[in-house]
Amino acid sequence: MLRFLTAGESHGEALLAILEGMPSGLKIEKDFIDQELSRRQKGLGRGKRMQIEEDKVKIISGIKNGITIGSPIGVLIGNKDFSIDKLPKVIFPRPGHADLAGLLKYGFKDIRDVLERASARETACQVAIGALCKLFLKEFNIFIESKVLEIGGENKKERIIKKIEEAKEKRDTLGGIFEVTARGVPVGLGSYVHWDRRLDARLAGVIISIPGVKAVEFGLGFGYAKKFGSEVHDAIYYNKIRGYFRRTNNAGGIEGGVSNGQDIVIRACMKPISTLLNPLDSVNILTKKPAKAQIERSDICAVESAGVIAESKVAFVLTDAFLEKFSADNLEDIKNSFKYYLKRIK
Ligand code: EPS
Repeated sequence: MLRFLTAGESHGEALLAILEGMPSGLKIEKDFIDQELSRRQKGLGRGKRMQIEEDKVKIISGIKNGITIGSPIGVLIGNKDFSIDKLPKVIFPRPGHADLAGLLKYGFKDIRDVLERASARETACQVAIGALCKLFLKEFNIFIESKVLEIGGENKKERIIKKIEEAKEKRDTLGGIFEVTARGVPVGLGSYVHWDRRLDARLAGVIISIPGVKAVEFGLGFGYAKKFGSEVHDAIYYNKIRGYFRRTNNAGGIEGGVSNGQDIVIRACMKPISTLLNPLDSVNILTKKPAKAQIERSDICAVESAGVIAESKVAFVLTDAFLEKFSADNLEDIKNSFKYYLKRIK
């Protein structure tokens, strides 16, 4: 079983993650992890914090001379903005954020106690873990990428940039749709035998856990609703060179909760960032009188970054599912098991 925990507040000393279950014998490239962290920080519509931080990972355990030894991998990402104890109290909850629900749930008197952990800053850890998983998947020629499909209803880059400029001028924010594709995934990851082993259920769970993501679909997704069955199911063909193959991929690479060997295609919608510089109506939590929501430094749009985070989450789930199918503690053993499987299903 592959599992991980993260810790850290947005303006705390550092973010910390521990990944357990990675097999021994995998070469870890720190530079690749840092590149992935940098991809998360960039992207259209990112704000001031990203100019302050230069996220870099420090690997504190689990590797020797750059190779995994099977023990938990500990990663640290320092925060340049380590100001948590000096930051002012927050008493005006922001609609759309975890502020109010978190405050009431945990019995706080200061919304900062919620937002420090609810902040999407934590996703830096997710990307570091995802990068480790991508290095594992690369050994099996599995690659994951993402792209922005739409921001604020626009789908052409120049129009998207304009729209983000418009949002900036209006002191507003934007959301959008991104797509993640995993290529080279073998048939047979996940299972139909039980609900929590279905690969699509596991992937949907991690995608929806990304802050701000409100909807997720696979392949044709909501598009299935308008069609006849005969129009949408991916017919099956066979020839000696390709083996079984399809001419369409409406299923988005998963049938019955099992990967079918086609690209896994996931789309998700991220809502506009909930910190508005032109704040919405809210309530002062001390006086219960009407007020405007808190203004905090924030991004205008983080859809492109959410795509990078989603890649990382997909990488984690696919690595976990891969290790379930080709279970072993050592990379060479896994490779042998994979080779045997590919021969069997040919
Ligand atoms: C983020 C760090 C945060 C925000 C953003 C994402 O930094 P700060 O709060 O200091 O500006 O830029 O967080 C949110 C959008 C949020 O809702 O909390 C990051 O590292 O991604």
